[in-house]
Amino acid sequence: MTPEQRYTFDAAGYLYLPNAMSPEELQEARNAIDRLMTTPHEELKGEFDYVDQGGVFHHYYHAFAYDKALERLVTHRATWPIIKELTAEKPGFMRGNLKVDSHECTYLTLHSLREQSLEGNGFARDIHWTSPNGDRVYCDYFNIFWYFDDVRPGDGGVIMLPGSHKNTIPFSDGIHETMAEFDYDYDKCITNNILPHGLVNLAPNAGDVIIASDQVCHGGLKWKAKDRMRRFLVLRYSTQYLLAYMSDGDLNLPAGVMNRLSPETKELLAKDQIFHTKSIAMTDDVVLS
Ligand SMILES: O=C(O)CCC(=O)C(=O)O
Ligand SMILES: [Fe+2]
Repeated sequence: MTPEQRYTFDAAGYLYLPNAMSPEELQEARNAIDRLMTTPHEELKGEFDYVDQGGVFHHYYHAFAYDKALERLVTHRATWPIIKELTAEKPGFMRGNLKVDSHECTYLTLHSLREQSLEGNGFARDIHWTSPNGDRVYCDYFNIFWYFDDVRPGDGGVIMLPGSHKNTIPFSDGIHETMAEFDYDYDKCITNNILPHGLVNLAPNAGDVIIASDQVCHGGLKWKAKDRMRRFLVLRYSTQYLLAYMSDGDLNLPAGVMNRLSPETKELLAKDQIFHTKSIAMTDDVVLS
């Protein structure tokens, strides 16, 4: 993690890295996603199940394992040093699903893990800190969003409230209600001045990546573009020792999915105690075998 990335992640709670994939990597990943999306849903059952997520997204479970071009993104060279630093070299991986947003989908309400814990439904612990001399930052619950389509200003898509991972009061229901009145449409919300101050709508291009603490208040504006979908892989990470507190029922992947994975990814998925160092955590560049 560069000093600039560290500062930004600490201050804003997320990082946005343009052009993280090479053009070849992007092409391979897009080909894999096209294949996944043109496979009849029946054939995906039990491994890469398709669900219409309440009209918010089309959702493909475990898509990260569908093809090596997608699995490689889990430990990609652009994000791997960041994953290791955020987890203090005790990395764990939980889930990797594909989300597809189209103009027929609705918005995703603003949310964060911090809200859930303040409301008593999540982790009541401090999960973001920096070392006293500022040489490292830690965050034990974060998401990595890899983009496969261009987002242009005005299309809609992901919104983030920079710095909100450090807030101490929960998000106000009134804000949700007024944004919902305007259908989470950025232009209408801006015009009517009802967005929380500082809320940003990111416009990543295909091949870009966002790394975001799940404590940051975030959501999705209604997708407006009709000529493009917004397809992105959502990879969820934590520390190996927080995974150890989670139930197998929540973490276990179908055998058919596990069997496809390289040993490096399997090691990353494993629960572990705090003092053990995974061999992958000692690797600077992960090459899947
Ligand atoms: O629409 C988005 O980009 C946000 C998705 C999201 O919040 C999530 O997958 O947890
Ligand atoms: Fe989220």
